[in-house]
Amino acid sequence: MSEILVLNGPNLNRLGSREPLIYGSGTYEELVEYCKDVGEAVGRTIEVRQTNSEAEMIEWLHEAADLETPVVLNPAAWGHYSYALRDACALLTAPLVEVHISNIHAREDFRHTSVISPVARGVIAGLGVEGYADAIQAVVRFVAQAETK
Ligand code: CA2
Repeated sequence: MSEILVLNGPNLNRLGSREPLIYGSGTYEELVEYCKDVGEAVGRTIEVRQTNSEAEMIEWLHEAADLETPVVLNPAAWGHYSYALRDACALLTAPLVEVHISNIHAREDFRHTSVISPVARGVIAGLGVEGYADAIQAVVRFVAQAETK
């Protein structure tokens, strides 16, 4: 495994612009740098992408399925209701870890459900942007485990 895709859903490109108590004050650009630094530390190339287009996200998931690329996904609000995104995630062949910056279970009722979680290998919520580091490390571990089998 050389590459891990870190995919981010709608509005995450606006991180740092509001709601710092929920999402922290770091910007999306800082999140990208953070993920790349974590990748360097674990010896993996990290490609970080963000889109506000559900179709584009689904295309990226298809690409990851075809190339057997492991994925860290913050589906943002799509995670609460998009069966199309869930179906695309279910096509993945390498490990998928879902991450949410905030603790979705401690927020509004509509955020308590994730339609992605049942098809993810693991789920991280409420650990802030550091949750991305945990998710990347978990993906590396899952892939290493699979390779020793
Ligand atoms: O906690 C998370 O990471 C979420 O996936 C973030 C989504 C939200 O809809 C999910 O329920 C939980 C929201 C992304 C928008 O993030 C912004 C943060 C600050 C300023 C602007 C957008």
